[in-house]
Amino acid sequence: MKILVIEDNASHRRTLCEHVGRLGMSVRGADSGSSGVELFLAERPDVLLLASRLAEIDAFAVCRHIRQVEPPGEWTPIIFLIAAGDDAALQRSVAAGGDDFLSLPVSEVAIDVKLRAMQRQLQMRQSLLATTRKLDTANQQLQRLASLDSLTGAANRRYFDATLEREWRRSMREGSTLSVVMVDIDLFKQFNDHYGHPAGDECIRRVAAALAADLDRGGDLLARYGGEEFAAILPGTTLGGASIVALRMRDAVAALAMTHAGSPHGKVTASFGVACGVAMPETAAATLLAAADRALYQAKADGRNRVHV
Ligand code: GH3
Ligand code: MG
Ligand code: MG
Ligand code: MG
Repeated sequence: MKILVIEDNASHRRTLCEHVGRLGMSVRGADSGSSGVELFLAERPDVLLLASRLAEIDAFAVCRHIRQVEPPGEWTPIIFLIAAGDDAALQRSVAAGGDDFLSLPVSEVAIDVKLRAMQRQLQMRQSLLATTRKLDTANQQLQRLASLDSLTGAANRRYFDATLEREWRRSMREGSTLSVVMVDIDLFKQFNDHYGHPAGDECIRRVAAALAADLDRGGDLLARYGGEEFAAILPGTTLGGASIVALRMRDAVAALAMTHAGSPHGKVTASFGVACGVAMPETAAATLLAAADRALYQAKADGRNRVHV
């Protein structure tokens, strides 16, 4: 442990430092409140021993000052050195942010006991902090997992809905365009019936990867919206821009060339509905989604493997 002693009486300071040194702890002495605060900030001691009577400055003000400049979340125990019977100083010490006290004159044993008790508290605090950090990390990982679809690794519906609401509000604030692309794998029921559910799952996975590869901009989001349906959010993208993205996605799915005996193309294809809007007061993000869904329905009606805007 590193101990800082602030005591302007030279002989008291020397005695205290010798005591602490003999306990095998490293110790620095400061001969005034101001040099003590400087040393405190430079050396970051584990424990501060602070004389309650300093000639040059009010020791309680020193204590309050240290509590103010201490980085948030950090804690250095401050033990006041108080003349025996000085109850007023005792009360002021705790009010100023002091943690404990030693009565003067102080024995080596008393210092030893006090510092070791403080060391135990510091160790307890360290292990609690370590546990809290682990929990924070675990919590972040859980939050990430809770926003992902486990089959495809794309965002899940819940995360999609939250993101759409957020982007809708941004569009309202900034007057920016917001595009949504809805995707649905064509004739997928037949694919499942013909090749089996596990092959269907693998198909969904590969389609998701192909779709995600076509969303290269940082702000874009691809989500698995339902069984074999996906939805993409393209912030700040015009209808023309979103249509180009959708066409690229359609080509990417077809380029997977996954055999689909029940498809007129002989391979897995998907249909796309595109919608774009600028959020206005008294409108809901759901209207944009509904428009993309209607466009998707039209793409299906027009013969599938296509983009409808
Ligand atoms: P359309 O071209 O009109 O979209 O035809 P479709 O057969 O794809 O449409 P429909 O919605 O009738 O069928 C979707 C099928 O997708 C139903 C179900 O068997 C399958 N499906 C949904 N979720 C999953 C999944 O997680 N895994 C697998 N393997 N199949 C799924
Ligand atoms: Mg569907
Ligand atoms: Mg369908
Ligand atoms: Mg389908």
